[in-house]
Amino acid sequence: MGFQEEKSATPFRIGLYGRRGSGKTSLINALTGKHSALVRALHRNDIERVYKVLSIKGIGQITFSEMSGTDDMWKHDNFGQESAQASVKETDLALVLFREADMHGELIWFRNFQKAGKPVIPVISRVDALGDGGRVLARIVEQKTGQEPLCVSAMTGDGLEELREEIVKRFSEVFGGYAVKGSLVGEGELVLLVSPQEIRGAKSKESLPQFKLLCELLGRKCLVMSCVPEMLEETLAKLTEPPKLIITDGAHLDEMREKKPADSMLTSFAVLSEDCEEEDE
Ligand SMILES: Nc1nc2c(ncn2[C@@H]2O[C@H](COP(=O)(O)OP(=O)(O)O)[C@@H](O)[C@H]2O)c(=O)[nH]1
Ligand SMILES: [Mg+2]
Repeated sequence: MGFQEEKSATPFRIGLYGRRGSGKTSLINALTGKHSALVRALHRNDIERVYKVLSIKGIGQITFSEMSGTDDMWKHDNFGQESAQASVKETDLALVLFREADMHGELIWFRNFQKAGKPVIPVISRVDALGDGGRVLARIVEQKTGQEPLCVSAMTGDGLEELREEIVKRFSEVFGGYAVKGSLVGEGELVLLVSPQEIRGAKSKESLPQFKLLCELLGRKCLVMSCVPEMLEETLAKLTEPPKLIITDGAHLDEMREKKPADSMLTSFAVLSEDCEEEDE
């Protein structure tokens, strides 16, 4: 995978979250093979965000940003509700860097992204400096997040290839989101909505993001099919071609990623309803 530096802003945004010194800048440099000065720096409520725009071949341009702040903030959950929400909204894919057993703030960021249905990858950083290659810390992080973290060293390059692969895999979700926003799904193309069971008991169905999305897709003359997660295999078996796009909720993204046909893009209702809000503004 080749990277090229680009100047213009991009819709694909990877955010690195971790306290100062956790190795965010080094990781961006290692992932991109660049060691140039960062493009742009902003300061907002003591939270440092630094942006760097690059492109990954086959994916397109990506803006990397990093969120730092003082150690105190990470220990006491003092991120500021508004700026934390804004930052989740501005990020398509998050890498949360864990470095030590005290991971209070890191877990809050991780869960913020999970709740928003955004792809998030836990990373154990600077593993060359940890005696056991980060294994103990990785186990704790896995217990707390429910997701196996990737152990990475920007210095030795260990784990970088796995991280790149994971990023590319997760990007199919973001692609799916933009496919609806842009013109990638249109007349005659098949979209499968995999809705949670709870949809049956929902009271005001008109306000559900699923319903808004259905209207949008039908308006575009897409072919829309819908099922609950347990009926995925049966539904796919009835189709003569894989759906162009599968949309589900945050809680089922991992399961769908495992089960979906390789050619189908995947995204979540949360990513899409946020796009709709942005368009309304
Ligand atoms: N041993 C080791 N040191 C690292 C690694 N990544 C970063 N560092 C060092 O950790 C310090 C903080 O790194 P930096 O990338 O600036 O962290 P940031 O504040 O999160 O952006 C620097 O002195 C880096 O040289 C790594 O993988 N291994
Ligand atoms: Mg930095």
